[in-house]
Amino acid sequence: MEKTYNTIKSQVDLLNQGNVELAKNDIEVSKLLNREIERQHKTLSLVASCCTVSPSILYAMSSTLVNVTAEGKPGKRYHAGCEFVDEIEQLAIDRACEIFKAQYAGVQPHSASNANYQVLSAILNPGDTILGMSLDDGGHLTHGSKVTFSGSYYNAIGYHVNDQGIINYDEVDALAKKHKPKLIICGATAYSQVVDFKKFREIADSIDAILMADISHIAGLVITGRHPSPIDYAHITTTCTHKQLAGPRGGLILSGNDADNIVPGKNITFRKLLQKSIFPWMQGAPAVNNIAAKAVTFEYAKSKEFYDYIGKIREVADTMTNLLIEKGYNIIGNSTKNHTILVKLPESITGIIAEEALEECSIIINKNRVPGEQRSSTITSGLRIGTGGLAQRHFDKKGCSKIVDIISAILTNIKILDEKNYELKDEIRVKYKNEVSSLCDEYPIKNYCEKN
Ligand code: DSN
Repeated sequence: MEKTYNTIKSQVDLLNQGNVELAKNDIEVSKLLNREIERQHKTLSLVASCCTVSPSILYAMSSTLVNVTAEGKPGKRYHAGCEFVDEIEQLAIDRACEIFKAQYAGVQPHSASNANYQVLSAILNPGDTILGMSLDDGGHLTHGSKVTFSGSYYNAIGYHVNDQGIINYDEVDALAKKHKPKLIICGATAYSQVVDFKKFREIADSIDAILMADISHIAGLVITGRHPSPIDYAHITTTCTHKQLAGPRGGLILSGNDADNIVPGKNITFRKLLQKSIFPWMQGAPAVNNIAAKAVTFEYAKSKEFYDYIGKIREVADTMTNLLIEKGYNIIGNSTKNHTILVKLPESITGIIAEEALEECSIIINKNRVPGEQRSSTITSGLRIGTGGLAQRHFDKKGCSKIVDIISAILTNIKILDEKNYELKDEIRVKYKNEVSSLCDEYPIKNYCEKN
């Protein structure tokens, strides 16, 4: 019998058929998808923002929920046919509130960048002043970088880290008093130390500013109590759902004690303003399939397996940091308190060269600017290492030691030609690519992201 949507009742059958039909109808994409699976298995990802999602999250993302248009929120939609979608979104909201101990959760943002823009544009008027961490010091593009909406529609002032790579809170306070920003943003994309959310709130309160915390990089540490939570210190917290949470690509807006307080200067509560800031202000219909995957992610985040996985992220980060220091590498802050290790490379090697040479040997790390950076963002003087990927492979001390040896050997064997160009001998590339391949087999990606 011909297979149609009416005859295929189960999502599993539909996905299986999709697999067969894609291979038949679009061999190019089908082949590339399979090559990408192999790439992920045979490379070691040390990218601070990457994780591997579980099959159940992948499955929820691929579900037929993608067929539903559902503008609005549970119980108040602008489209009919949302009976099950309402239940799914409400489940995601309730679970997000539970794991973050929040009073409000908006689960519709397509990404954390979108979530940040939703908050900024709802709270601020064009030209208002914001104070965020400078991009060079570890802040995110959406926290006021001039090349983005956040730095061109608003008067963005940047704060910095001190010589030890720690946020200079005296400078934050002084800049706040001087510029009187309407919004202060804390949280980072390349910062290896603890963010003092309490201190940020005290500074915000001293000038009647609103505080937004972006915890995209540390959400798992926050949920498991390994990093202080901003939920009741910041008026608003944002995060993505795909980094430490190992969920679908997407964003989340949260609020704690301030959820039902009036937004300064506006006749509306944070809860209501945040809800409107997503829809209709900035987004149309949500990606309900991703909301289902977020619900699965948040349920998993309550589990012992998730707690252990985040613990492993920290363990691997400390082990790798010590091993890199033993090899003579300059680690910003000389330590890490989260999943990120910031390496200031020897003067002769730029970040772009290190990134490319390591990728030739199947190690995926990204270049990063370092405090006091003199080079451009496409060149840089540093690397940002993240340990989520290694934690999902259950790396132990022996594995960490091996990977640090390989990184060091590759970087030592590069012949530098100029800031962007280098040579790596074929025999070196082949030798270390094979060693990384063996490590990938020895430490396969395990299913950390499913409850046993
Ligand atoms: N924010 C970027 C990063 O940290 O890598 C992308 O998610």
